[in-house]
Amino acid sequence: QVAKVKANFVPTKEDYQKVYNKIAELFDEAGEYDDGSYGPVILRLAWHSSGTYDKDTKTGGSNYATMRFEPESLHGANAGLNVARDLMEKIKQEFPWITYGDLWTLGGVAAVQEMSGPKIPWRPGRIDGHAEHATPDGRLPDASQGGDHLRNIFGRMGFNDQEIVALSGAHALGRCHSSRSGYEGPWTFSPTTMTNDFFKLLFDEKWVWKKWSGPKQYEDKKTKTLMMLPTDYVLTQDKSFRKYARAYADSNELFFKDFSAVVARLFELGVPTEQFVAPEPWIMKNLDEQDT
Ligand code: CCH
Repeated sequence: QVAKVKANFVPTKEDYQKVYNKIAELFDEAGEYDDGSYGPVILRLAWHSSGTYDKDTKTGGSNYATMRFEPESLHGANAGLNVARDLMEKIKQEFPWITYGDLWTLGGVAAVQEMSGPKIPWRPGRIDGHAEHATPDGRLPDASQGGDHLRNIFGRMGFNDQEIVALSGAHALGRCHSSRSGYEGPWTFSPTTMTNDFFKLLFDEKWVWKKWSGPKQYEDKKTKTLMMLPTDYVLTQDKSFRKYARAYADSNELFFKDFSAVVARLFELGVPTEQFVAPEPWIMKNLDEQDT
């Protein structure tokens, strides 16, 4: 049953809060899926829909939600994100007035906040684009590469070394799936709780190459249950990256502050300022801050 959009309906912050709440409730409907939450895969959808931005051509980014279209939906980097897109489609049916770009990025905000992360300032204003806005393959990072690659890819989006490291801390959440990326396993022991554990583990554990026939990845020598991608490990090897990774390992507060700021920017990439409804981003309430 698709609800009809009422003519002249202008959604308010409260309307977006209702969408946030529905998304937040959906995370816990995961049952046996992964670690019992859809939060991580929905955060990944928000990131991959934003991280295609190219500052020179001003193309890509979260504005048009172009991952709905082929071939972008089929790009190797997006393998498995059909799961997240299908989940969000259910929310869209209930709130047909919201655009896909706003819906997906609000999903990312809800994922971070509901998994104990910092507040992510957010505001609506993205519009639905068309297949011709879809971005070329190769704009998202390749986990088998090193520091130069990270700087090229994130530099193209407009991010510096500190911001690259802060963003990478998202890998406190979720896991790799051999059926999707080829890589396997979680980065932390609590993949549905946002912490700076990703950075702590990078420094505290001894990381060795995993002996398997899959792509080259690290495993922790002690328990062999955690993993790091080559692009994660390089954050401890490159001098400039290491400085920030160390600071985030030492202070969860600093990590949360910087992560919040950089993710808020990430989710607004590619959205012309004049499209935003509110002059300043909003802070959406967590489920447990409301009397619902
Ligand atoms: Fe990531 N990420 N990511 N990542 N990522 C993967 C999973 C997640 C890279 C590669 C991978 C960010 C940056 C990078 C998440 C959030 C962010 C996977 C496994 C690979 C590979 C996919 C699979 O198999 O399902 C690389 C390379 C970079 C370079 O920096 C950034 C930035 C963010 C968000 C801000 C989240 C969350 C996941 C878990 C998804 C899940 O399904 O559990």
